Amino acid sequence: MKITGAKVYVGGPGKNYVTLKIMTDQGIYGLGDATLNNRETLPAAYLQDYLIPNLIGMDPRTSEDIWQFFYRGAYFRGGPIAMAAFGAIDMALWDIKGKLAGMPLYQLFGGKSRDGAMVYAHATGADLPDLMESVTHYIEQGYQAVRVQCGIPGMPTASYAVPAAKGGKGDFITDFGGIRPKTEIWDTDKYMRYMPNALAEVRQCFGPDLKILHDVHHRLLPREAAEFAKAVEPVGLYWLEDPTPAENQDALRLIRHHSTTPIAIGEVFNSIWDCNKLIENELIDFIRIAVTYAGGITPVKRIVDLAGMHHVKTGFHGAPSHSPISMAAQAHLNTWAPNFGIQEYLVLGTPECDAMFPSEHRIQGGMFFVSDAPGLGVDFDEHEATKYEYVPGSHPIVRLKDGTLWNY
Ligand code: GCO
Ligand code: MG
Repeated sequence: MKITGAKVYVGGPGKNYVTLKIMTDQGIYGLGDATLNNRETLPAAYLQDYLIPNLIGMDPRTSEDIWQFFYRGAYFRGGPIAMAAFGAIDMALWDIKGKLAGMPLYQLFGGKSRDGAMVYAHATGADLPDLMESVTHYIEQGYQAVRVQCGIPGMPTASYAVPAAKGGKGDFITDFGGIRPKTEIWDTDKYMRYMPNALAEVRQCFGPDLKILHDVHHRLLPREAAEFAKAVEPVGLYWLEDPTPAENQDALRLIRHHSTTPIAIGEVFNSIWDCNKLIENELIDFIRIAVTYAGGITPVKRIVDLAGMHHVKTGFHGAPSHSPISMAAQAHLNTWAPNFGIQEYLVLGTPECDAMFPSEHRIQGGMFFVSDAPGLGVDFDEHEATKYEYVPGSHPIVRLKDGTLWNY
C-alpha cells in the first residue's frame, strides 16, 4: 500500500483550520488537523514544502516509522510548528489504518472504557452576574462541568476569555484584526483579591455537584499561584489551569507544597519531554496536551500511559481553534484511556462547520459520544472548504500597568 498524494487546506468558518488529506493507491484517504492557532500558515508550509514530498510512496500502515522518520529526521526536534505538522500526518495515518481495519480508532487502542466522555464548556461574563447567567445556560443544557472566567472590577482592560462589556461575547482566542496584536492590561493584585471570592460565589450559587474549572492562563508567579491555589481550596475546584508558566517546572513544587487544589497544565507542550518530569514528580493532576501540537496520536498515547502510572488524568486541550478532526482523534483516545479525566470541547456545531466536517459524533448532556464509523469518523468536504480563505489573526499581548510585557 502506498501514499499517492496529499493536500493541505487552510481556512474554515470563523477559524483558519489547517486540514491535511492523505490519499492512497487503494482509494482510502486519511484526514489530519495541523491547526496552530494564529500561526496556521506555518505548519501548512512545512507540510507542503518538506513533509508531503517525502510522504509520497511511503506505506501509510507504517505510522510509527513515518513519525520517527520526520521527528528524528528533522534534526532540530520539536516545536509547535513541526509537531502540529507531524500531528496531522499521524492522525491521517491512524484514520487510514482504522478504515483499512473497518474499525473505529478506539478499538485499535484497546476498546471502550466508557460510553460517553465528560466534556466542559466555557462560561464567561463581563462581571459575576453575567458569569452566573452563562453557567446557568450550560447547566440547562446538561453540562456537569464548566470553566468559569469573569471580569474583575477595576481591571484596566478585559482579560483572557472575558468580554469587554456586559452581554458581550468574550471567548475569543483569536483577534482577526490582523497580525498586529491588541493589548490587554493585567493587574495581579486585583485578580488575587477578587477571584477567590468570585469562585466561592459560583460554588455557593450552583451547589456541590457542579465541576468548576478555572484558567489562570499563565498570569501568576509561582508564589502567587501557591497562595491562590490555597485560597480557593474551600471552593473544591475540579481544576486550576495554568496557574503559572510551566517553563521553570521545579517552581510548581511550591503550589503542591501549599495546597491540594488539582492542577492542570500542558496545552502549550509539544512533546513528552515537556511533561515527563511534571508527571513523574506528580506535580500535576491533569495533562492538557493536544494531539495537534504534541505530534499526533502516536506520541500522545505514550504520554497518556505515562500519566496513568502517576495518577495523572487526561484533560486534553479543546479550544475552538481545533478542528473536528483532531477533536475526533482526542475523542477516540478519551473513549479508551483508563485514566481519562475530562475533555474541553468547544468546536461549535454550526451548520457551516458540520457541512465542512460531517460526522456522526455527538454531544449530549455534556457528554461526548464517539461514533462507530471506521477510522476517525469525520469526513471533509473539499467543496465546502473552498468557500473559506485564510484570515490573518493574532493572540493579544498582555502588559502590566507600567508597560512591562506579561504572559498572555
Ligand atoms: C484553553 C486555552 C485557550 C488558549 C488558546 C490559544 O484553555 O482553552 O487557554 O483558550 O488561549 O488555545 O490559542
Ligand atoms: Mg487554557
